[in-house]
Amino acid sequence: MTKAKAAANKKENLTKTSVKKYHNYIGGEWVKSSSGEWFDNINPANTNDIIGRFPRSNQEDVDNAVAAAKAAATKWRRTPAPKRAEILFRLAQILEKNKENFTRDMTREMGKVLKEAGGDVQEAIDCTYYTAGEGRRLHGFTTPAEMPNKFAMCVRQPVGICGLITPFNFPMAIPSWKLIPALVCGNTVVIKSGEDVPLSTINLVKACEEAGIPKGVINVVNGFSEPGEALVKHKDVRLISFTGSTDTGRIIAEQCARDNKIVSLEMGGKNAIIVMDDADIDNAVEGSLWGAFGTSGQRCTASSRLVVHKKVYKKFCEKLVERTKKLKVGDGLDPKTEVGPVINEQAMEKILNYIEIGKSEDKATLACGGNRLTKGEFKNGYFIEPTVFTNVKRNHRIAQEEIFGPVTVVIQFETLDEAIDIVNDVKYGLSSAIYTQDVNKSFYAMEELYTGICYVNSATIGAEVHLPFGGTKGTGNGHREAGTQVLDIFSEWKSLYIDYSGKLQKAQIDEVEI
Ligand code: UN1
Repeated sequence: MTKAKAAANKKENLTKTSVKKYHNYIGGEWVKSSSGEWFDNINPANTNDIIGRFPRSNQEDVDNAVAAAKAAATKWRRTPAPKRAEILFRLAQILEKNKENFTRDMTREMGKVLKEAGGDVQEAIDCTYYTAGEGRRLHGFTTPAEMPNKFAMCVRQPVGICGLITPFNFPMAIPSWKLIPALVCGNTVVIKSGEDVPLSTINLVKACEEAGIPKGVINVVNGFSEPGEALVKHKDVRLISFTGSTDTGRIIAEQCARDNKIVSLEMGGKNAIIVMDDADIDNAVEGSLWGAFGTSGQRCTASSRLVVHKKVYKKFCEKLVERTKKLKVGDGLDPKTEVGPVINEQAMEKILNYIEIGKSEDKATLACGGNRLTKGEFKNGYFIEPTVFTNVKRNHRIAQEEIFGPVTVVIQFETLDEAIDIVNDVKYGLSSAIYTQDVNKSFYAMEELYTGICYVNSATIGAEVHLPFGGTKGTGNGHREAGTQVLDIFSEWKSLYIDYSGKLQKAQIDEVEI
């Protein structure tokens, strides 16, 4: 070992020992993992920057967390929903107060630029205000009964203990999409946070603690697949809400089916923007740019296919490539940065591998980007140049598979029906978009595009919290998060029949005699 290297190691060890330790949150206490093990939360823009050390949790930690959630369940369920909501409104205010700090923490652990991280925290705030309002609604309905002097209605009841498994790409927004509706419906939860972004979940949960959410109602276990698996298999967990890869989602769904658990899945996407020949091209280029490269392409909603009319294809590609080359890649903490790093080494390797696949696909042209950045300010991070492939065919692997990185492909078409067919011809169905000035074409596309979300004259990203979020086919399993639709995940219906006739009635009557 060289002297310089030894000194560097020593320095690293010194920084390691002074790194802040964070804990699991179980039954209202901040506790270590019973494994006694830890893992480092590393800044993907600079791997020398260790943000904190987090417990590497195991089955026993999950058992403890579920037991705490169980112990707190009855009291929380019996707390009137408007009272639960009052605490959640307080939570929204606390999140607002801490927005700047939470934003910086998020950029540091996840890499996305400050503006986007701020948007992520804001999405959690919006979700909290919006969903807390449900505490005074949680509507059921009344309906006539078949018998005289009988009343019929239905109400929502909590499902019980919910296991929430969250991803890295929206470190505060996605946990809030699951947590807030679960709580307003009267459930208690155990969160298994994304292992690359544990601090944002801790920040969210500390805010919940400050808002006065009772002990045991929310529990957090940090770590990798072991706690996730234990949560999915735990017999006292009634529901799993998962956002992540389609492969993991399928395994979770299979396990949940075996145990009769409710399961809600939000998984991959291969979203497309159609650009018609009558579109405002500058607007379409700008939308495509941010749809493709915002969050370094690490959104389920990313615009990873651009399906462009033959007549404007050349012009569109030229403008897109010109704009892409000018994007400023760098550390998200620098306000001038437009595209940050990708989340970790494994993700980077996967993306670079897809770039190689793209290069080897028949006639596909690497129009710009395609490399890892390794020099100067990039040397300690996971940076990939924003990459555009042109002349891509609809069946190429880079046009079919989710890459989840700063890579987009341009495909040419001649008729709107062909474009719609291309967009629908993938295994996912999250988001789609069309740029056109023609109202007839836009309505036709809105009807024919088989996705959960569809945009006109705007990219495939930017869903708002009060509309249902989710997708068709391989993207999900029929549920929707956000909006009021999310209440259907976190509550079960109970139908109530009240006989006020005061008379003796045959219990099992089929024919009604008046
Ligand atoms: C995701 O990538 O999983 O619509 C969520 C959007 C964001 C949410 C994306 N509001 O792009």
